[in-house]
Amino acid sequence: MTSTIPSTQAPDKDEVARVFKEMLRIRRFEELASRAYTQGKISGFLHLYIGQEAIAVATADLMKDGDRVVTTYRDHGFAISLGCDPGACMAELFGKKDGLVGGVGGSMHFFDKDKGLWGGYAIVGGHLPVAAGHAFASKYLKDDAVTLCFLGEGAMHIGATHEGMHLAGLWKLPVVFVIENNQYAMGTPLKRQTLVDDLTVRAPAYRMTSDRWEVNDIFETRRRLAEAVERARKDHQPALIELLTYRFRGHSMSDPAKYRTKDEVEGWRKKDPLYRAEQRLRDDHGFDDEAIESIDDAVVDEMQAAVDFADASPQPDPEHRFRHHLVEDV
Ligand SMILES: Cc1ncc(C[n+]2csc(CCOP(=O)(O)OP(=O)(O)O)c2C)c(N)n1
Repeated sequence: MTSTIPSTQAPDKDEVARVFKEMLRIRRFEELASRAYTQGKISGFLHLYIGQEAIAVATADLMKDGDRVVTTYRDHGFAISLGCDPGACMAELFGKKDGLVGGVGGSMHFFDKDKGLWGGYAIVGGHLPVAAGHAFASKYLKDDAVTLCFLGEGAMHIGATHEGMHLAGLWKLPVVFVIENNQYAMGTPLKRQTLVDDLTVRAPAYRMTSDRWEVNDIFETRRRLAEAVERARKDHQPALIELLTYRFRGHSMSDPAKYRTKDEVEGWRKKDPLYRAEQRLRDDHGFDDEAIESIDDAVVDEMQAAVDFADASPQPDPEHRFRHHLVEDV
């Protein structure tokens, strides 16, 4: 967490290289996780965030100490961007003792409150009332913190989503709801889910401000998100933001994603924020193949070390299964 509000000035070479590397760290982590899944090292679900990394990196950059992220099962990107140890993240995917939550949560339940990550939730929309609760606590305790709650567009049609947003608006809670509209809820495109194209049309009903854009440029995303976060912090003004993005992989590892065309995927590849950042380094800052590869090599080494760490980590102690079941264990 950098704890700085992003300036509106054009980012310099070092800053473009830093965000490129941060996005690449998430992508390479997940590519190796994907390979580990096919090798049988990961049980259960694995939902990849590939294509959406700019959102997690922009978010981590603008958060201040005490701010919270509450998100969906597509949570690895936030863990990495918020500074969780990739080895612990990979070990969590492997169900190992040194995992982020001791190997009992798995892919969908990453959690590290010291880093500001308050879960990883598997129930679609179920985390919105949780996020409203965090924001209520901040307002009550006057701790100046903001909760950022991420949801897929599919969660907009769930009852708990309405309850969470309604209370946030009614009680003027310091929360920013961010819809990561990656175009599909499992295999269902948005137009078959809802009557509206623009999901922020619901914001006025909750007395929320709104904003909506396509996530191509990580710096624009960071700047516009920061505006909403600071309004939530200073005025307790909740917001509803829709980010148009794309997931390049299937819904989870078991989805071959046959419901979309190659042309569609290629169209989004050209707009991929990671690709855009690389192009910017090449075009504006003189990076050549060698310079890009040296960043990539360092990232791959870091993430391969995470896999090695997870491989070497022991299985959890059998009694660990029963921890956190009763309130006195918390
Ligand atoms: C309440 C509930 N209903 C159904 C499911 C099964 N389910 C898991 S993910 C998903 C699609 C959600 O899509 P979206 O909210 O757009 O998020 P994305 O996976 O695209 O990030 C569904 C229906 C669930 N986990 N919870």
